[in-house]
Amino acid sequence: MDKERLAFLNAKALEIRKLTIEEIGSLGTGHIGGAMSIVDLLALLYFHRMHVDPQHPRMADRDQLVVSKGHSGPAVYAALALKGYFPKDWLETLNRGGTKLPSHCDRNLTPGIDMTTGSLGQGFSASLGIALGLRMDKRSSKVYTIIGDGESNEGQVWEAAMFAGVQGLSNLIGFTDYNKQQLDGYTKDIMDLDDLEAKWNAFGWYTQRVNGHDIEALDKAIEKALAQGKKPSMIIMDTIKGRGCFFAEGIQNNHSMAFNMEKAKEAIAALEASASQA
Ligand SMILES: Cc1ncc(C[n+]2csc(CCOP(=O)(O)OP(=O)(O)O)c2C)c(N)n1
Repeated sequence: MDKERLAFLNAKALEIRKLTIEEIGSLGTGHIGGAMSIVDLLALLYFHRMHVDPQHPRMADRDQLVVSKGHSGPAVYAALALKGYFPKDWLETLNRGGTKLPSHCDRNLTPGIDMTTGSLGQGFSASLGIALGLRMDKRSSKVYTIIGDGESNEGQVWEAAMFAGVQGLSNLIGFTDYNKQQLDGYTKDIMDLDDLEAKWNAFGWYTQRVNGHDIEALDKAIEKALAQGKKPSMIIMDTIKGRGCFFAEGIQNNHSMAFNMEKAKEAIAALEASASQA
């Protein structure tokens, strides 16, 4: 990836972060932690990797994204608005009555959302079904799917892992947002995932581990995942929960936080200041 492209994508990630903080701040509460940790991946997928058309969100030959950790909705909506799926002012309606942007992703409400998610584990299974269906239809589209490390405590994830491995679903590229935290604590204390790479390998997946905030490294990992062409892929992303929002980043109890617009503006100013120094 050339320097210009990388700068463009990092700028998109910054925009997505700012909009995500603003959305949640204007509502007064929301899932800031797990939204912020997947932003760099969202910038890469929507603005570089995925074949999509915001004017035709259900285009048959599009690539699809299933955000199985559906509570990250606010970051996904920020990316979709920036991409042009809907007007940016929709973001001001996040999770309010009558909104098209509920706190968890809903394919029946939001243009650009490919699967309804929120009940952890289920979106991941659905992504396998989509990938299998596309293969049966002989389409070359890819399915990208994002699960959480807390979500990986769900038995359904491992049932799906086994199925995709046996089926050799090479059109499926999964990401684990390994931010080491879940709703009410650290994953190692609640149900440790131990050697996560060994687990995915054992289930027949092509497994890689990268810094989930390094867009270039993520892009290379996707390139390798697509090139191997035999197995489903799992890219384990080391991430920081709340990344880029100073009062949420890496602290305990940052899963869902209450904060107002004043605090949001402070966080956005801090983000802008650190981006201008980079
Ligand atoms: C089946 C199910 N059980 C419980 C929940 C409640 N819940 C919502 S988010 C969450 C923690 C998820 O942790 P993780 O996947 O690590 O998400 P992240 O830390 O990235 O936000 C839980 C337990 C749920 N949504 N679905």
